Amino acid sequence: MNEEKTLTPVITIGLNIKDQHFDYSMAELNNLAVANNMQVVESLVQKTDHKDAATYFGKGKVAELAAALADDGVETVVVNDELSPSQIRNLEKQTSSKIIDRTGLILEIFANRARTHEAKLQVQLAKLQYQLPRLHTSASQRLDQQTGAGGGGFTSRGAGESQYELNRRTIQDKISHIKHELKQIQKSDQTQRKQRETNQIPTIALVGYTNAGKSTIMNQLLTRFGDENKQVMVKNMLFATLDTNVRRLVFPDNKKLLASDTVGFVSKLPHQLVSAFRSTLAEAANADLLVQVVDFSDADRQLMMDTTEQTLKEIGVPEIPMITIMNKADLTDSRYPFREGNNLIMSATDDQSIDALVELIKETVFKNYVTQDLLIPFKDGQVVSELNEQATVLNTEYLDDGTKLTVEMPADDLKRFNQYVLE
Ligand SMILES: Nc1nc2c(ncn2[C@@H]2O[C@H](COP(=O)(O)OP(=O)(O)OP(=O)(O)O)[C@@H](O)[C@H]2O)c(=O)[nH]1
Ligand SMILES: [Mg+2]
Repeated sequence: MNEEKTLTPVITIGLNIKDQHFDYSMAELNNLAVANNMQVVESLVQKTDHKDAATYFGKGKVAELAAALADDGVETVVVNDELSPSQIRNLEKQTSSKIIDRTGLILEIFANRARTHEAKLQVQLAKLQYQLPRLHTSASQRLDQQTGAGGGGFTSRGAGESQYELNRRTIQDKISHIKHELKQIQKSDQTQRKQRETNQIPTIALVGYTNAGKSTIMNQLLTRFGDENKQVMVKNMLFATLDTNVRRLVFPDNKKLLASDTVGFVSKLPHQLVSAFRSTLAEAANADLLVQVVDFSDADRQLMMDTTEQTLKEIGVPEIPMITIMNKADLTDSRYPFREGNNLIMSATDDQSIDALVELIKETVFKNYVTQDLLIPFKDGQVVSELNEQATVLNTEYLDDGTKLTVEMPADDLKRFNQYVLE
């Protein structure tokens, strides 16, 4: 990307209360800031055993922050945790800067990335829910601008109780309006999903940490087994994908799959976003197989896997079989493709890896498939076409009393064709 961007200089700051993963979460915060067009000028840390109720950081650290801001000529601070509204206000007052907490930062990134109507509504809903308890008499107008909630409606005519009440009600109205609109959209999603379920095509969902390579893998599968014109967006940035994209794959043996590519996760994903994106992620909850994609070249991959599993639980994804893909092996010294049970070390850039991945997926998804000879009398010709369409037909023979098909399909589906079974 060559486009010129004005970067906002920021200081990041975190509180380390005996957190063994603190360095990782600080490094991630800095990456999130970069993803939001910020330039991290300085990063401060306070090691302590408690949070300050009023300012989150202790007095000394707040003074140090104020001095650093003045020295660096920086006016924005990004904090590594979600703060209470009053902590944000107090810190802003004492440091004369704009304070953005981790939740606010992630919400901003999502807002900048959302493309489809549904994603935009979901982000807006999350933002409003974040904003509501943070509304504060005179600060309400400013906070609205700061978190960039869409749509106008707020006037800056004085502060005061009535303005506060008005703002509060406006936000609540917007929330219920968006919820209603999302429900409508989601109803049609559900209908589509039902439709697919009745079509009996198994579904896999690519899940995992942001930037792990989910969309890249999806595109490789599409190039080989799907409609190449329906590629999804791949970018080397956090949260490139915010919408669930479902694509159809057909393998050479006529076995079909629906693959969905979903939004990536990050540690401490704001609960407002998780709940707003629940329906987008419902695609994962309804899958027959989860394909967890991990960036194998990242030293913190275990933490990323833990986060993914936690987030899936939070969304309410039930116990769905999962395979784990250690992607980006080309950036490591590891041999690939290399399979170990239900895990695969691979690289999305390598054809043999994609073959191994498809093999692993097929073994898992189609494991209930059985092979059976059927004899279909000529008068039931439509059954032959139906089977050619839906099943894997391994062999076709025309006999005197009908068409003999050797088919491969789920044992459950085969029951419908019991009358044609050749013993
Ligand atoms: N070297 C290498 N790079 C890869 C591989 N797979 C993906 N990438 C790169 O990693 C970056 C992120 O890939 P995406 O496919 O967009 O990642 P994602 O998991 O969809 O990310 P989100 O949509 O943000 O959740 C891109 O720059 C890809 O080109 C791989 O196997 N090897
Ligand atoms: Mg993606």
